[in-house]
Formats: sequence, C-alpha cells, structure tokens
Amino acid sequence: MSSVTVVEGVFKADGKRFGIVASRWNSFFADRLVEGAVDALVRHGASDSDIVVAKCPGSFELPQVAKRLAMTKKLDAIICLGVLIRGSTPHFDYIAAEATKGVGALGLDLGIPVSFGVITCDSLDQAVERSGSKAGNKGVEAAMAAIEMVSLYDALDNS
Ligand code: RBF
Repeated sequence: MSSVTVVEGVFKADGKRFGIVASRWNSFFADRLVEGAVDALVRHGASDSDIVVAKCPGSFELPQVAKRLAMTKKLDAIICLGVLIRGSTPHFDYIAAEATKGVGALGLDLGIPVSFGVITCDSLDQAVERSGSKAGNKGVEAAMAAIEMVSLYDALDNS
C-alpha cells in the first residue's frame, strides 16, 4: 500500500471571505455570472456578509481592481468575471490577452487564489450558452475553483 501524501481542497466555504470583480461591459451576461458565483458561494456555506462584489468598466480593468481588492487584506480569494464578445475590431484579442495575463499574474503574486471566469465568445449565442444555459454558468465554475483553492491552501499550510 502506497503512503503518498495527497493534499486537496474540499468545497466548503463557511467562514471564508470572497471578492468578486465583475465587468460591467456586456452586463446582460456578466450579471448572470455574478449571480451564479454568489449562489455557488452561499450554497457552499459562505455568508452574504463575507462576499463583496466590485463592478469595473470592462474586462481589461479586472486585474487592476482585483489587485486593489486584495490590498484590503480582508479576502481569502478573488473571482474575476467578465464577458468578451468578438466584434469587428481586434480589441477582443487584445483585451482577452491582457485580462488573462493580468489575472494569472495576480494569482502568482498575491498569495491568495484568484480564479478566472472570463468568457470569450464568438457570438451572442455562445454568451447565452456560457452564462446560465446549455454550457452552464462559468461564474459558478470560477466560484467553485476559488472555494477549492482556498481550502487547498489551508490544507497545504497544515500539511
Ligand atoms: N470589455 C469587455 O469586458 N468585453 C468586451 O467585449 C469589450 N469589448 C470592447 C471593445 C472595444 C472596441 C473597446 C474599446 C473596449 C471593449 N471593452 C470590452 C472594454 C475594455 O475592457 C475596457 O473597459 C475599456 O477599453 C476601457 O479601458
């Protein structure tokens, strides 16, 4: 019988504090992601009073606001939510790249988990699918990743 140590997180969010940063651009869809994320956090034990939602102009600003939120030192994890819909300009790719790079770098730098719930869609149909219909709700998935990561960090600290 192998005696390897396996460290993993569980989906329990009670007593943990979460920041959600959400883009107002494409808010019709982004608000569904926020609702999904809040619902997932609360259903896994987080209190409403331990969740703060910061709305920023667009996905480009997500890393900036996430960093500012983290500077309050009051949060266990941050969830970044945004909706990019491909248009006829190259902006989609530039903003998607900045948001991805920025959020990823924060996760490495801040010492708390930062999860990525930015959906990149070629069409309105895809945005509908990913914000609460056929393809689920990517806000829920980002919240679940944040819950698991907070628990994993706790487990690593105690291993
Ligand atoms: N922000 C988004 O979150 N999703 C988008 O689909 C989106 N499309 C944009 C398209 C153009 C042409 C521009 C100029 C901005 C767009 N933004 C979008 C906003 C961007 O993330 C940022 O808020 C603004 O560029 C201000 O810094």
